[in-house]
Amino acid sequence: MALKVGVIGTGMIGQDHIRRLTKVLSGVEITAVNDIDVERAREAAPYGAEVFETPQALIESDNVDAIVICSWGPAHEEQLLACIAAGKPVFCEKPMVTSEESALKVIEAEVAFGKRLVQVGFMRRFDSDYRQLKRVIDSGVVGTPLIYKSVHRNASVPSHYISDMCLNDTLVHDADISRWLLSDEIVGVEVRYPRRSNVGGNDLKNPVIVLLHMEGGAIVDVEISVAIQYGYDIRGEVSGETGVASLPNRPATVVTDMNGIRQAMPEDWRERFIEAYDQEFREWIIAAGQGTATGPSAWDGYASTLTADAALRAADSGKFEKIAMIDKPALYSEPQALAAE
Ligand code: NAD
Ligand code: ISE
Repeated sequence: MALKVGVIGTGMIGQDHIRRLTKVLSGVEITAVNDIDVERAREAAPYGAEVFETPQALIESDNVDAIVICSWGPAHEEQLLACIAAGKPVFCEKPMVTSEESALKVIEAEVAFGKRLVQVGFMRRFDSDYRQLKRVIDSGVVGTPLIYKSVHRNASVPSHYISDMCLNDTLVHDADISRWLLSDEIVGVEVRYPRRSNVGGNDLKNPVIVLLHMEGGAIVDVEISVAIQYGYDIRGEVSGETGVASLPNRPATVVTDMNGIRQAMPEDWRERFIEAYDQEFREWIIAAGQGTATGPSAWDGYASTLTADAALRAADSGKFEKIAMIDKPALYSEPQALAAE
């Protein structure tokens, strides 16, 4: 029987996830949608799906087994807590929430429920290139990881994107993937602003360099650039004691003509991570069908929120800003295997 899913937030990524849940993946049916912009929800609703006036009504509907949250970050806490109260599995786009206090409320509610229900939308963990890089690191072939370089370049960002979002919207992906690849926690953050790019408008403090200090001593060097114009360019390279391992350039057709030999760049996250999002939902559908969640957890959402908060403090202070985590609840202590294996 198909998993009956309700989608909250039918903007850019909400519409893309509706497309994959209706046109790409099987075992799932969208029965409900909601958006504070009701007209937008109506336009995005697939045939037969009910448009709900409020997220709460959608979450409580008997015709909804599981929920996908694609609303704005500040709305996530209330919607996640309502899903947990209803005992329904929920996929929530990043950032899970926007403050430490909110993250702790989500963790507390899930721990009290006693079973994982929350999966956070850190899709890089489902990308085949990142998975291969993790296998290489875990195999020990490059020795103990010492440095990880994470390059996160967006062609452009929407007009509502402000400087802080480099740290509390974009950086969360690099924070999460670094923790996952290195199997380690982030204990402190430094932020440096190089010469500002004049391209992209918005008066953005862009680019920005972030150093993530890992508990085991490795340092992650992150470049966030959000107006590079030429495409969506994501890179990752680990330097170990005895070798280096990198993500490949995305395989793409090589074009040779009078302008030279070149490979196309993905335009944006939708294109670069299309297979990763598909795989993320394939695995979520299976887990949600069993009444639970897989992959990035509320603990991972909490860790990335703390990193974003520390990065914002470091941007202001110009200093190293420490991160202190609560003890990890047993619910999140099981090893996170590659979900497909
Ligand atoms: P968007 O502005 O295009 O869409 C958000 C939608 O949510 C809008 O239609 C808005 O009306 C609706 N909304 C806002 N608050 C709501 C509420 N309280 N209840 C119901 N609907 C509400 O934004 P987007 O780019 O689609 O981003 C949505 C979320 O997805 C954000 O958290 C963003 O960070 C995340 N995102 C993740 C990725 C990724 O790569 N994983 C990529 C893009 C966006
Ligand atoms: C966006 O919200 C995403 O999550 C993208 O993956 C990221 O590259 C972009 O910078 C964010 O704004």
